[in-house]
Amino acid sequence: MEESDITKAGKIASEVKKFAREFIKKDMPLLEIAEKIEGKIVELGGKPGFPVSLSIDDVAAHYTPSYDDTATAKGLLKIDLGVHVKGCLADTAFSMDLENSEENKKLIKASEEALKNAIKISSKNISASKIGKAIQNTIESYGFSPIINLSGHSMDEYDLHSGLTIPNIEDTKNTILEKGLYAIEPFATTGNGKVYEGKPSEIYVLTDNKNIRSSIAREILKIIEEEYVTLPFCSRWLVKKLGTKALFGLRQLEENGNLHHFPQLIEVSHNKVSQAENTILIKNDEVIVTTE
Ligand SMILES: [Co+2]
Repeated sequence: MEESDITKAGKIASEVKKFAREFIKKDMPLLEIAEKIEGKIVELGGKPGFPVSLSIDDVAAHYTPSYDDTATAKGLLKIDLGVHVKGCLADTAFSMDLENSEENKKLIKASEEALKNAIKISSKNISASKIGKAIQNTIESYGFSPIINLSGHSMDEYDLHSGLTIPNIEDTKNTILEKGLYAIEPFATTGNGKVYEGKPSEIYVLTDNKNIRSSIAREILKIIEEEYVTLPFCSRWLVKKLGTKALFGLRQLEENGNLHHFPQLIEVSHNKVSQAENTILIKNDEVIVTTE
C-alpha cells in the first residue's frame, strides 16, 4: 500500500462525510442518500470501499438500500462509508439525530468522545485492549453500553477486515497494534450492548471464485473480480449494471458457495445505537487520522 493512496482515500472519505452531513434530512429516501454518497466518492476520484450503510435506531450496521428500497431517513441514523484508492481503504462513520431527541444526541456524543479518546492513546505498540478500555470507560461514563460484539479492525490492500480486531471493551487478548492501517469504531447503546444477526443485507463479498455454469452468475463473477475484487458490494450495484436478473445470479453464486452474504446487525434489546468511526495510520512515531 502506498501512503499517498491511503491519505487520498482518507481525504475523500472526510469530504464525503461533510457533504453527507449537510444534505441528509429527515424523510429523504435512503436510496437517494446512498446514491448521492457513492456518487460523490467517485466524483472525487475514489471508489466505494463497500456499499454505504444507512442503519437506523436498533439496526447497528449493514443496512444498505436495495435497488427498489422505499425506506426513508429517520430516528438515529448511522452513516458508515468506505472509500478506496487502488485498494487502499478509508472507513469512517458518523451518526445523525433526525428526531430532535436529547437521548440520541447524548448517544452520539458518547460514541464520538469514545472515538476521540481511543485515538488519543493510539500509537505503535499500544494494546488493543487499552483502546477498548478507553472506549468502554467513555461510553459507560454517559450511562450507556458499548456494543461488545462489534469491533474496529485492521485493514490491508483490498482487505477491509484483515484479521486484527480492536475491541470496544477491555479484553484479555493481548493484541498489540503494529504499524499499519486501522479502523476504530465505537458503538454506544441504551440497550444491552450486543448485536444479533438479522435479515440478509444484500451486501456480499467474494470468498471463492470457483466455476459456475449459469451465464448470468458468470457475468456477475467477472464484474466482481474486475471491479470489487475482495471488497464488499451489494445487489443494488449489480442491478444497476445488469437489471433485476442480477438478483438470480447473486442467489446462484451464493448457493454455489462463491459469496458470503452479510446479515444486518441488530441490537439484541432493540434499543438505539450510535456509531463513530475513523481510520488511523500508525507509523513508527506518528499516528495519522486519515478520515478527519
Ligand atoms: Co469499519
